[in-house]
Amino acid sequence: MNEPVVGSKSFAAVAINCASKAGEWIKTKLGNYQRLDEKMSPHDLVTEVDKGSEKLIRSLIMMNFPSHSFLGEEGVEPGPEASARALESVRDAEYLWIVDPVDGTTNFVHGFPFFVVSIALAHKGEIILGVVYDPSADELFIAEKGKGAYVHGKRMSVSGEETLRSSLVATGFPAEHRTALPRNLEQLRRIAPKVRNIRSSGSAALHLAYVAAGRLSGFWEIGLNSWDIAAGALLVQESGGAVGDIDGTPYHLGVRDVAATNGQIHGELLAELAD
Ligand code: 2AM
Ligand code: CA
Repeated sequence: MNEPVVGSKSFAAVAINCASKAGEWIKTKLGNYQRLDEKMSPHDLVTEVDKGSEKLIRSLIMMNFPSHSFLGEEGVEPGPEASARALESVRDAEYLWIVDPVDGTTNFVHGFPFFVVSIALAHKGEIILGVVYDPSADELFIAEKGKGAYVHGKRMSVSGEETLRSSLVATGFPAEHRTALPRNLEQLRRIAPKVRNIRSSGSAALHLAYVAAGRLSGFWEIGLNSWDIAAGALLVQESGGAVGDIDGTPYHLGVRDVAATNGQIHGELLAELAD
């Protein structure tokens, strides 16, 4: 990996700085935002806090690394087609920052303290750095490719459950209610009787961080975008877990239907999710 020139900050230092600054700012806006807009439906929300957080992160990154590319949720029109086009236009960039300025916006709007800032850096299409910051709990999760994953400076590893029967798993209920929600409900109907229990807390990035930290045995969600998954996917990999498409394809930037586990229950979970 080409580290930046002497005198400039490391990629990780910039990502941590962006995530903590944006996270602290978001927290001050909890219950205090001015404007709530619906994107495609009443289940798909955006506030001026999402936009402000992205602007802050983008300007800090661009100041440090002006030649890098940037993909952020708020710079892209809503809907899966626009997301796919936006990713296509930058995915060959040498360095690409992939940012969700607030993951868990619905939680943020309702004051439910489970939302994060998610920042990933891809080098030629491969994620090399992932930071997820939860300002409510003041927990910063970070992974660098080949160097492990850490929370509060402590090395993380995935949990040890060997079967779904002893597993705590999470899912996310999709914002798209025509095809994705019925599909997810059918998956839930099949999985729920097989596992110890299910959680659905509303932030894909934080659910992935929890899989990495061993707090969840697994997580799946369909219809996501690259910025919801990129940082969390590296956290899971660097904690010894498995992550990819629910069809079994290993993780890549275009994955929308994600499954992440401790590795040991991966096959069993995918088998239950198969349509
Ligand atoms: P967000 O808060 O950044 O929008 C919750 O189930 C997860 O789904 C969250 O990570 C949330 O991210 C994401 N999400 C919400 N609406 C979405 C949409 N319309 N398309 C894709 N992902 C969405
Ligand atoms: Ca978001």
